[in-house]
Amino acid sequence: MPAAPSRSRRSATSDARTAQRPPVLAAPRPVTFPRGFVWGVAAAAPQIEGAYRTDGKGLSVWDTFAHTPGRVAGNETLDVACDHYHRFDADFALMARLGFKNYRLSIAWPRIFPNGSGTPNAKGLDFYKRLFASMHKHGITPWVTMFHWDLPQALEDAGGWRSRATVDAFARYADTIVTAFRDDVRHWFTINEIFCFTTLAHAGALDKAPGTPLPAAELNQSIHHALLAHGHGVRAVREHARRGTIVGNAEVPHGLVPLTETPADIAAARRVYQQANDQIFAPPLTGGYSTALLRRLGADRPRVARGDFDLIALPTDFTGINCYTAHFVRAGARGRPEVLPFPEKYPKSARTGWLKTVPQAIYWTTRFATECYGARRLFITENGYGTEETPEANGEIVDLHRREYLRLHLHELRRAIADGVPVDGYFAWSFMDNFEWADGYAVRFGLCYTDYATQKRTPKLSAHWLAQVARENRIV
Ligand code: PNW
Repeated sequence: MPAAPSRSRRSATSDARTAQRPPVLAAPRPVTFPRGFVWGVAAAAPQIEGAYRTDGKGLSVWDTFAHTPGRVAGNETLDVACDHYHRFDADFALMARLGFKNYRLSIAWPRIFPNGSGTPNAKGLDFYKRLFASMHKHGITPWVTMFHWDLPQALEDAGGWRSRATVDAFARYADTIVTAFRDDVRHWFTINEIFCFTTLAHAGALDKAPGTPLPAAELNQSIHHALLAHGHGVRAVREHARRGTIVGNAEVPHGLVPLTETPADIAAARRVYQQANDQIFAPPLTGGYSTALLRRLGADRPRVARGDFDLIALPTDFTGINCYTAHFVRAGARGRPEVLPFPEKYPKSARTGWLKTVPQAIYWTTRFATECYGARRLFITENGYGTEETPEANGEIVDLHRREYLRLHLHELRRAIADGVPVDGYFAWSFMDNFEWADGYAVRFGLCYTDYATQKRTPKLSAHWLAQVARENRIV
């Protein structure tokens, strides 16, 4: 049927007008973070300090590991690293220039107790006093990890985390540093990633120090001791720190995300998350080992002394989550959770194969921590991307891969906060390229590029970008 001529003429005219004048759209809505959100960058003593025997420092298990041929790529060591020990003031000046006001660092246990116990090393304590003074001068707040994997070798020789004596040594170490730095440090992390220096160090690839295989029972006992050490870290802060000082851990829960955000897949992912995290991440929050875990461990379950869980579950002020990657889960037949293997072509970091880009990991890991274990206040204590990189001819480092990784994670983090997940801050890993454990110096996680020949630091594109995000408290 022919349309009325007048009408068709009118609509032709209005089409032409639309084509000439595009509709006026609103400006992009800013993706802002809550007021007071903490933005920071992170690193750890053994990965940046170098000076591995300076001022009386004892050897750590990582010094020994790196000096054992074949353990670290290219047989690289922590001997010099970023020489932060001698360059911290310039490093903090750069951090301040960029606008980062919070820095997560760790104290090297073997600087304070070179042999693991005995009298504290005054020169080690003095080094951190000077370091905190420099941070203070540059307006940067320290967030300090007590232990980031560099166990004094002497303690390893006496049984390491397998031995309960290491827990006692840690308790004295924690008492010592919290007391010594009570005027300098108001934010503490007890222990970084128990999973990495127990499970990854004693089973499977053995690519973390000390890198010795252990029977399951001894591994489970080591994990239990590390949890106790966390408890002592909390206790030490409650006993010796100034009022208002806060303390929590920094753990890397296994990330599980639903393949689709449907009730069935979400329930499946939650079930796997709960089982995967019930030995290390859950106990400080739940105050015990689940019956399912104890059944699974059977005869290899750890020996638990009376009162252990009073210590392990001492209330913290927050839970720190290191977030890098995750696996996808879907509800299979009869709702049974199915963890999907990653296909060869799935986006991942070029060298660090374990780091698959799954930005929604940050949403689901924080959300499940709250839903499953009741975590009331969270910080992202690490999030970052590592790969090989070389500067452009003009010296610039255009790390769009890292910028995109961070940007996508921040959108997911913002979504979590909007949905009520209580995340109060975010620390990017890492301030500058550094010793990436068994990958040596080839894998770079830095926002700043480290030229190891000259020790020059150059902020990459991602550093400038994240600094602007931090300054404006929104994703730019
Ligand atoms: C963390 N994983 O380690 C550490 O805390 C940092 O010292 C390290 O440099 C950084 O992440 C990058 O590797 C992890 O297998 C090691 O999922 C392994 C895993 C996660 C974190």
